[in-house]
Amino acid sequence: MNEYKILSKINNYKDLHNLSQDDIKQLAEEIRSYIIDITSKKGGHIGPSLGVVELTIALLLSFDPEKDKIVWDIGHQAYSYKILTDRKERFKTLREYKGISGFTKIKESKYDHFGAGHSSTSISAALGMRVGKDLKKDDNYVVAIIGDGAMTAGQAFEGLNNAGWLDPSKFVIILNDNQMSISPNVGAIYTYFNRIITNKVFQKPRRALKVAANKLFGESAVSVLKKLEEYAKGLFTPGIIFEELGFKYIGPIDGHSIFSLRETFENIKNMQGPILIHVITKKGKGYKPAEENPVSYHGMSPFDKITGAPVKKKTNQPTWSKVFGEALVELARQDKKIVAITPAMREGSGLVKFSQEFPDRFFDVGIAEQHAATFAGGLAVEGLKPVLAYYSTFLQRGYDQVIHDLALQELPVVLAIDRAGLVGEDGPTHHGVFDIAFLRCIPNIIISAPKDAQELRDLLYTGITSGKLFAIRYPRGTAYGEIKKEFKKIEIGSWELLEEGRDIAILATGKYVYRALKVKDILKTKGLNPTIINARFIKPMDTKMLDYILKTHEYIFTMEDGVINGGFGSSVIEYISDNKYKNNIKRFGIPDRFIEHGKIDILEEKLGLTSEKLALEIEKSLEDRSFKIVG
Ligand SMILES: Cc1ncc(C[n+]2csc(CCOP(=O)(O)OP(=O)(O)O)c2C)c(N)n1
Repeated sequence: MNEYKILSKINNYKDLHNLSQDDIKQLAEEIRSYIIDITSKKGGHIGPSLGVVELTIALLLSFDPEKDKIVWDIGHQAYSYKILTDRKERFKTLREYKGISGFTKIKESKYDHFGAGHSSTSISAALGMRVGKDLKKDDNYVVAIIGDGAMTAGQAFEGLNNAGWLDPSKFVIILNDNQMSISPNVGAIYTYFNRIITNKVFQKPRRALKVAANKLFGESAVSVLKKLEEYAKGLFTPGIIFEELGFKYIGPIDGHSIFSLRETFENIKNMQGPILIHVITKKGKGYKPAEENPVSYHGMSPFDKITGAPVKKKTNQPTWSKVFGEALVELARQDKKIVAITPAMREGSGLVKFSQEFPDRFFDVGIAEQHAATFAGGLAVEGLKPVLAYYSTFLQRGYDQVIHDLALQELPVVLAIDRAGLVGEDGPTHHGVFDIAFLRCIPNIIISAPKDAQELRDLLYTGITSGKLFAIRYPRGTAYGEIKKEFKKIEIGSWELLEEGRDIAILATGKYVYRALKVKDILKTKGLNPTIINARFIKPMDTKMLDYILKTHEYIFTMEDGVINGGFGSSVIEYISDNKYKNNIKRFGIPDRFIEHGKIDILEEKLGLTSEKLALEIEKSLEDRSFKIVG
């Protein structure tokens, strides 16, 4: 901390008031260096956080988070806020197991007024706080800070709609517009913001009209046109959409000028009704690699501070996302009906190559998971073959649409569910552990999970050609196994008997199949000989194989990277119970609590899900007979 002249002397935001303007400017630079230093070691959302350093300081100069409520949308940009509230030292533990979270988190600090991680919740949460305060006769401020990307989501508009109607005072929305979502932002709202910023709305037609009028009718026509133009300009007041919704729109203003921001924040304190301040910032501001490459620097793994290059060792083995993306491109070359959809996760979902090769068949719909599902349904009605890529955690947003608009309508859409299972440092808001449980109860859906890269390719091919609603879930990180060139259809509902042993059977799904094979190797050294099944279909199950296993094995263990409650193992228990078997069964997976953030290896170790711990637990349960007998 000593290398930071001003920051080292600051205990929290209250000290900001004792600093000169020059010191405050210097502090902004020091906070930047600190964020760069820590994220270079721990990884994290560096670009979004560097973009709001000045905005954060200005907010903390004008509002007091001990009285006022400050709600950061997503919370991934709140690093300076954490540093300036009560987490300057703890910031060094960013995203570490037991360290501070990469998002805002109510439990972490009294200054984090709402927890987040998923997008576009800030307006709704802040409005709830405002109304709550009104009912309590508390007239402190509520401020929500939301990005232009997050503003593309339906929930943001639901919040605006409700706020415009309720018309609360002391309710401020700051639109932090850096023209980027993770990728460059998309959609009509983005175009609208862009028009406001560049203020070029009438430039082109105006110039063309002027030239034409001058040619045809001379100068007098030009002056009539000028009048018309002024009238037309009135129709395009910047921010008119927000004005029409009942907000006072202010902006666009420079989000890197601390003192003009503060002035604006002070000025609005005299105004009534809800206010929206449109602030323009630069993602990655002040760190050249991040400014030049905002997409990569949206969220980074640890990197070299000087060069900006990631420090991760390169492996030749592709990630699951890459295997998916490349397989989809190969299949799309053969079948023109294949279209790909992403709700704002083009890079993470492995769809960059697809978007470049098939721009007309690629749709980034913005942060709009609900719309994405129904939109895919519409495409399916027209006979196209939509492949809709979700992160497991964000699919939660599209749940009703999957039930109501896809499954009930029996529409053939492939759900490519990436980041299934634990995801590591992003923590509980991002672990993709619920999808098996929440999809399994829906009729008309097939749920699959590949054990390795080739099986992912084959399941994708099977799904696209199945004519059904077909989900494929696969984890974060590097995929296992070799890739063959050709695609092969897999019989829907078929499991794979990988190893035939006796007495005990391990039924594993997805990433846990290879782990089960490791468990088997360990157990073999202890004289046990388990049967290993690749349960690549979670729904429907291979009941023929399951009957055989249940008749020939007394002890059944299930393994999955999802919640135990209602998960794959539960479906095996249901089958055992429904069919009056008497087997002993134990389920391994995610217990009934939210799992903290931290490296996946650490989390799995703590949860007893490493091969060694699983083998030990199996041995132990065989010894002490701590089994559940179902029947
Ligand atoms: C519901 C949901 N979908 C997707 C994401 C992934 N995501 C995290 S940040 C982000 C972009 C947000 O853009 P913006 O709001 O403009 O903030 P910026 O990062 O540009 O500051 C996305 C899509 C998410 N957090 N939540």
